[in-house]
Amino acid sequence: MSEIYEPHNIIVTGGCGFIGSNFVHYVVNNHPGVHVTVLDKLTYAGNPDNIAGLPSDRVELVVGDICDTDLLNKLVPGHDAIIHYAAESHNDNSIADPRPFLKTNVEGTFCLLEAVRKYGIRYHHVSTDEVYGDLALDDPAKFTESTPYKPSSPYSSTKAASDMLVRAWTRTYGLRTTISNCSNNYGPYQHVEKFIPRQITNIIDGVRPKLYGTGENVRDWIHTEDHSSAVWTILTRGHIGETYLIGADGEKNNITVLRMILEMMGQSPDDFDWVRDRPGHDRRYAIDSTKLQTQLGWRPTHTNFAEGLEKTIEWYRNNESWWRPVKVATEARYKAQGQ
Ligand code: NAD
Ligand code: TDX
Repeated sequence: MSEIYEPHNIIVTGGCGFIGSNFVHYVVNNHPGVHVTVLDKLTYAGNPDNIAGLPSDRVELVVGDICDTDLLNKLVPGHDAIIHYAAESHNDNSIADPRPFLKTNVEGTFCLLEAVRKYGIRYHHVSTDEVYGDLALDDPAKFTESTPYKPSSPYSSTKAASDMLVRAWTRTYGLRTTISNCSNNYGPYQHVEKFIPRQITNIIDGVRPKLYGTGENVRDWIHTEDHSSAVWTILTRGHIGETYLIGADGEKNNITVLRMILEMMGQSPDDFDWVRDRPGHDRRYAIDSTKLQTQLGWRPTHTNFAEGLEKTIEWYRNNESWWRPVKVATEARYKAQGQ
């Protein structure tokens, strides 16, 4: 087991988004000595309500852009680590308009790395399994830390570029960094543009869920709280300069997940629409998290997907006021794309 690093005053970028806000809750609930400064631009995907109600002496929200170097020069000194979640995160949006993905995911990461270089603090980079491209449906292989990068979409190519910047800045300038690449997250506070929340909220609204292409594409689902515990483990116990894959053996194809949602919500399993496929749609993602489990001792705890999905459905039923304001605009965007 490696030496344990104990941060006290961290910056979480994108802490008002889905996974970032779940991480902020995780830190507040599990690590009492840690203060969190959330840096978030509050794009369409960021919602300050995601962290509202957390104690004000533990969490501070700074509304701003990770590309704003002047702001970083004011904010970063006095902190001991940045955990970087902020991103443009939705593949379909990246296909419709890639430009914001280049700006935030590539230039934003560059700006953060330069601040980390200037102020000498720790940096953890949150990335995705999509940097590895996809696997064939009948391939027994999974992604490992040594799988070559082969991103398919504008989104995943900008995430791959950001990972490369981290590696280069670490080697050239000796930055103290770690990288994690995680599989598909589900859980509370996920934007209704994403697959699981979109289908749940469509069913609540009496609208038929929408399945892309053949529905055979496989995603490797992990509960977002397990992602949070993995990132904390890597930040505090990981080796500088290393990459760790995060996954919980949750492979399921989309049609299976959709039918589970339909049945859990009292609908017929065939009560959905087939819609236009996503261009370049990755077939299958699958993570081998052996390195994280054996070297750092991390284990997922939400391993019952059906139970996690039931709770997620319950959360969207109980928190309609959270998602309702963005639902109409989200569906209008999909309609314009024929999806
Ligand atoms: P999200 O879209 O829900 O949230 C992104 C957050 O970043 C929002 O709060 C947004 O306001 C903020 N943001 C965007 N641009 C910004 C900028 N320029 N400056 C400051 N803040 C900005 O995303 P998510 O699904 O929570 O993903 C978070 C991170 O996790 C991303 O880096 C993503 O690539 C990675 N990831 C996501 C998944 C997944 O399943 N969703 C899986 C693996 C990795
Ligand atoms: O309405 C839909 N119907 C459908 O069949 C939507 C929105 C999606 N899909 C399919 C496409 C994918 O195969 O469901 C699967 C999951 O789609 P998304 O929720 O858009 O996720 P994905 O594209 O797999 O990417 C997610 O996981 C990796 C996150 O959005 C990324 O940020 C993360 O890096």
